[in-house]
Amino acid sequence: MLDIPAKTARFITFEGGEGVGKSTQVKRLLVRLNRLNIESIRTREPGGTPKAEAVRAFILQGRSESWGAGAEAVLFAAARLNHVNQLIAPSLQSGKWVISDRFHDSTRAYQGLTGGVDTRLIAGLEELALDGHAPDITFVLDMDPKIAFDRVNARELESALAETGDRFEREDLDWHRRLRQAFLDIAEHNAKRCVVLPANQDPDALEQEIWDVLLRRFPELDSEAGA
Ligand code: T5A
Repeated sequence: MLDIPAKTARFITFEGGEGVGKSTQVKRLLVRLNRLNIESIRTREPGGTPKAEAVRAFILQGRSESWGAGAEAVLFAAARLNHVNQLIAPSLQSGKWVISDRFHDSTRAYQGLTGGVDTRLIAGLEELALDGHAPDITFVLDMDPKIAFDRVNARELESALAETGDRFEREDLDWHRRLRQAFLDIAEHNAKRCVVLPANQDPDALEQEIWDVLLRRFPELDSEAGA
C-alpha cells in the first residue's frame, strides 16, 4: 500500500441509486475545491482508467448479464483494482483529492445485498481491490427511485438509451426500492464514514449541505477558504 500524505489528500465517494444526482454533485464539488486551489480529480466507477472503462462498457451493455451477479462482482472488482492502482492511489499519493462517482459500496449494494452474491466473496474482492484505500467520507444520496427514474428518463429521452436503459436501469421498481434500502443499510453499518442526504431537493441546496458536512469533517477546508 502507498503512503498517503496526512491531512492533504482526501478520498470522497458518492453513492446511491440510479439518477439520484451523484454526477451533478461530484462536478459541483470539484468546482468548489478548485476555487480553493485544492488540487482534485473527478472519477467514476465502473471506469476511471482506460482498462476499467472497457470493463464498464462490457457490463453496462449487458454482455455479462448471463454470467450471473457473482461473476459481475468479480468484473467490477477487476475494474476497481486497476482504478485504485493506476489512478486513485497515485493521485492521493501526490496530494490530489479524489472524488469518485460510485465506488465499493455500489458492489456491496448492487451485487451483494440486492444481487444476492455471498458476502464473503464481496468482502474478499473488496479487500483485494481497495488495498487499504477506503474512502474518507461517502455521501449516500437517497430518494424515492420512482422520482429518480423520471429524472433519468427526461435526460435520456433523446439518447441512444431512451428505449432500453443500461444493464441496471432495466430492473423493475421493486428491485430499485430494495437497492435503496441496501444503501441505507450500508450507511447505517458504516455510520462514521457514510452520510445520508435527501437527494430530492434543489441541487443548490444539496450542494451546500454536502459542503457544510465537509467543512465540519475536514476543518482544513475552512482555513483554505480563509487563505
Ligand atoms: N454498478 C456500479 C454496479 O452494479 N456495481 C458496482 O460496483 C458499480 C461501481 C453505473 C451502473 O453500474 C452499476 C450501478 C449503475 O447501474 P452509471 O451510468 O454510472 O452506471 O449510473 P448512475 O451512477 O446511476 O448514473 P446516473 O447518471 O444515471 O445518475 P446520477 O449520477 O446519480 O444522476 P445525475 O447527476 O446524472 O442526474 C440525473 C438527472 O437528474 C438531474 C440531472 O440534471 C440529470 O438530468 N438532476 C436533478 N434534477 C432535480 N433535482 C436535483 N437535485 C438534481 N440533480 C440532478
